Amino acid sequence: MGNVVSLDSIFGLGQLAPPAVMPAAPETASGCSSSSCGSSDGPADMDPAVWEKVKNHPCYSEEAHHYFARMHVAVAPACNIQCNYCNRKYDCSNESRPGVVSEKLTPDQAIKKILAVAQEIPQLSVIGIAGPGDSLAAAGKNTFATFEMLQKKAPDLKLCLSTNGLALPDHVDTIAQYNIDHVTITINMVDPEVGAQIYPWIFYKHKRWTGLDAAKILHEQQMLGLEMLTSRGILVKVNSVMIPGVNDEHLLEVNKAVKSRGAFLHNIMPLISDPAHGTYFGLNGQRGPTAQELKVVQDACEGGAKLMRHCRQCRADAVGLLGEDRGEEFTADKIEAMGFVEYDDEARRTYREHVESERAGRNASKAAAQADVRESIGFTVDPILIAVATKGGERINEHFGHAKEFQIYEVGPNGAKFVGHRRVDQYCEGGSGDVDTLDGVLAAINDCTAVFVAKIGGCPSKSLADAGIEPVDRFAFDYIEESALAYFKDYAERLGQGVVQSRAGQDAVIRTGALTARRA
Ligand code: CLF
Ligand code: SF4
Repeated sequence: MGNVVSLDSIFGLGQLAPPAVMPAAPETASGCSSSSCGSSDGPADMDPAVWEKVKNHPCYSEEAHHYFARMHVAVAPACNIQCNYCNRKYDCSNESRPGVVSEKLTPDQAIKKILAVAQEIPQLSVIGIAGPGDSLAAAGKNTFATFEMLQKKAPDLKLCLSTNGLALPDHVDTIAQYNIDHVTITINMVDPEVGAQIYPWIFYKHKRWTGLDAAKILHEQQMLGLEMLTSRGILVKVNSVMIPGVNDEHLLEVNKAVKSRGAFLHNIMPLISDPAHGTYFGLNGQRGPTAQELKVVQDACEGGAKLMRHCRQCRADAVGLLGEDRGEEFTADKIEAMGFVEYDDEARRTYREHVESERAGRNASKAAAQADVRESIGFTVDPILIAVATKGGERINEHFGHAKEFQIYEVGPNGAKFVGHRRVDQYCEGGSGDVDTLDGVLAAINDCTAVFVAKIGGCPSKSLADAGIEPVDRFAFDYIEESALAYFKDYAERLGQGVVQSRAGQDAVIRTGALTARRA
């Protein structure tokens, strides 16, 4: 474990500026090149051409989200439908947290901002347009103007857009023309009866439609747009907002329907409902799902369209790795003050080469760790959940008190896999911990057996242990999955000896406000 140079150590993930001179690519334990190890070919069950499109996209590849950053530019203010979880004062909730307002940009301002961010963040690989309204309303004018310029100015960056799908069939040819390889459609239903509970109206062909008629048109447009995109080889991710009592059970049908039409990924996101956001659902007491309810629906969809579980419900002007928000470093006035920014892809190219090398070593060490667990404990111990404090690079490299989110891994005899994240308020501010905040952290990870951290103090360690969650710092700066497997092997032995008991599953609280509160 830990036999290749960490990207964290190279770039200091989360820091502003990369070093001026990049070190040489690290050697792997096996000494093989990335191409001979197969890491650049991707998973065995994926077409290499598809892997090439997703391997650096933080949303389309769970693995990539530990290494690569996305940036949204908020150039699309208009919308053509009304969702009951949306308040028009704020950004589109289909790909951002409700209650958040982004700084709107013109296409020219967006290009300048993208070039500036790309100079500072070598992890940047994707530019997305996800609002603040619908990217294809108003004929997608600003969206396509931005992508047309971007394609010429920064050809190494992938283009990505998100839409509610109503206007999608009209724009599929333009999407293909601009080489937009990744499109997200928010599809919350495939039955207009369900849709009528989510969408009070749509605006289509110069007319406002309501009730079942509106839901039927939206459904037909979404299915047609999805089929048109996938038939052209464009990768489609489907977002669904899980609304308990409205579409929770129905999402299995949605999963089947989008899989049969070629969707690449299905991202089931929790409804975020708060009366303070002024949405129809928020004001009428519609609640969002708990962590366990969300996981139950996601697990039930396994075997259908491949699931995305690492979505952070970003802002329409989000910048950085998915778990972080660096937008404050790149506000319009700061970008304006920068003057002319040149396109330079050298740091990004070097960074991508390092990631390729890292991946080659990672695949070998993950396989070895999994084989070790299988051989030593067989298949009799139930999987457990582990919370991890990390700031990227697939490593346990964050202090407990500095974590703004914990990544959740399910680990068992079949391996370790990322199953979600829990956003929390930072426990330690200005050198001391806050008791109320600690209670929030405990509520967020109370279904976990252990929490992996780079470092932790005595007080929070004791509170965690009292709550039945084992604080673990012995894997500090090691890889997450290998550490989780090593921990599970040890846990299974202790379980067999009666030293520890398996935890009764609790229902963790999904926290959504911590990052939003700071910038909204
Ligand atoms: Fe942005 Fe969306 Fe493209 Fe990603 S976000 S437009 S696909 S580049 Fe990603 Fe953010 Fe979730 Fe969206 S984590 S909200 S899924
Ligand atoms: Fe709001 Fe987005 Fe729905 Fe439009 S598509 S109503 S902006 S959530």
